[in-house]
Amino acid sequence: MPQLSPIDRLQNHVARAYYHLFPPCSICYDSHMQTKLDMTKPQDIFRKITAMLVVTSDQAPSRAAAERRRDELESLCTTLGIKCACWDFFNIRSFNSATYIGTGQVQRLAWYAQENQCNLVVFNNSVSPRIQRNLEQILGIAVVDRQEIILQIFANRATTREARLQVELAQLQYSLPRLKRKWGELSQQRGGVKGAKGSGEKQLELDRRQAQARIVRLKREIDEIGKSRDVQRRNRRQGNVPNVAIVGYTNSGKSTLLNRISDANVLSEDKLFATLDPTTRRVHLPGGGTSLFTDTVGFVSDLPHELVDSFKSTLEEAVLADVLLIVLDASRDDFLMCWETTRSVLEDLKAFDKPRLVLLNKMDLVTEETLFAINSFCLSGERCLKVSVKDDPNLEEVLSTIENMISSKENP
Ligand SMILES: Nc1nc2c(ncn2[C@@H]2O[C@H](COP(=O)(O)OP(=O)(O)OP(=O)(O)O)[C@@H](O)[C@H]2O)c(=O)[nH]1
Ligand SMILES: [Mg+2]
Repeated sequence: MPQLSPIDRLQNHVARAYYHLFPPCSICYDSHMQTKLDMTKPQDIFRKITAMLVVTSDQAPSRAAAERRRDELESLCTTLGIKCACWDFFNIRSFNSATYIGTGQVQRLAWYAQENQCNLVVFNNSVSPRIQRNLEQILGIAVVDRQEIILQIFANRATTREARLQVELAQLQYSLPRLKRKWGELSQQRGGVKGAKGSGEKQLELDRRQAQARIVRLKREIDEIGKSRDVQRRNRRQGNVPNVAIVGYTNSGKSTLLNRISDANVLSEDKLFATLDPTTRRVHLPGGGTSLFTDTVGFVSDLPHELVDSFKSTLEEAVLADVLLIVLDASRDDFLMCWETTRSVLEDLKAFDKPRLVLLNKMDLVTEETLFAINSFCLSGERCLKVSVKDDPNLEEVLSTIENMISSKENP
């Protein structure tokens, strides 16, 4: 074994730690590490990470707004089990094409990260593969963006075959332009023959081809599953039972609601993206009718577009519903941001025009300061109800409002 210099050792360590945590994609993974790493318990690995969070903006947001973005990024990281040791806010006055943030800001970041013994830097904004590579080289530790953290949460949460395939597709699409980072150093080691490709370049090409072939296969499989989901949906529609989609920001209480109004027994917990797969239950309405209520995957601001793409068939539950039941966590002081995100995802899906009822949930936790904003929201013309789905002794008003909406849709 050749002796490695301390720098090489450090770089090797970083590369190993990084790919242990965020493998660019499973198929390329083993060939790089030469060994099969045990990813069966990723939580244990994430617990070893101490992260520094970075929030950036090209405007000058208020401290409270920057802190809200930091808080959400922190809850995304802690959902994975990552500890967050410190954070910083960088105002981007002039965009640096190599490192995104300015040179002085990179130095400040390096100093902070070192002081707090961080082994990961998480950016709130998306970071291009090139900038990610440059920053990693300068800082000597792994750099990821919010999108990658969200993809990883989805990967950890996916339990059904469909969800696993959808997440793998999203991860591969995200990783494809980033494969170069993995083989960056090797690609500079050229072969003896003039013009011959270095071992890294060959491997990079091989990985790319494998990843592209896998993407094609995954899309085909997801399409197949989507078709059988369509058949199920059509069968449901033939029964002429109206469909209600429960949608909204992650952690707002959608699954708790479905559990309360039916025997769904869906996992509901204080973690982001607890639900990835839709669950449908028949619910008896107070006026004698019945409806099918479907719990869906939660939204988040700047949802990675790879995820929206690959979860299309799951998100279609909202598109095909007769009525939307939008759950908002009213106890968040940024509940209007959650509302805007939900609205824009539904608009993208072309589902926002459906009859909808907004549930302002978790009223038991609402403070005086937010109450004013909630009341103004209710006066804005949106049909809404204030509830605490966890504890309200009965949710009859919710169900009867839905029933009225359904009957006025059927008999306009
Ligand atoms: N205090 C309070 N907590 C609630 C209420 N409704 C739900 N929760 C809690 O909020 C957390 C998230 O609830 P879920 O039902 O899992 O939220 P979700 O919208 O399904 O979340 P995702 O599946 O991640 O999108 C859980 O810990 C619930 O117990 C409520 O009315 N009051
Ligand atoms: Mg849920």
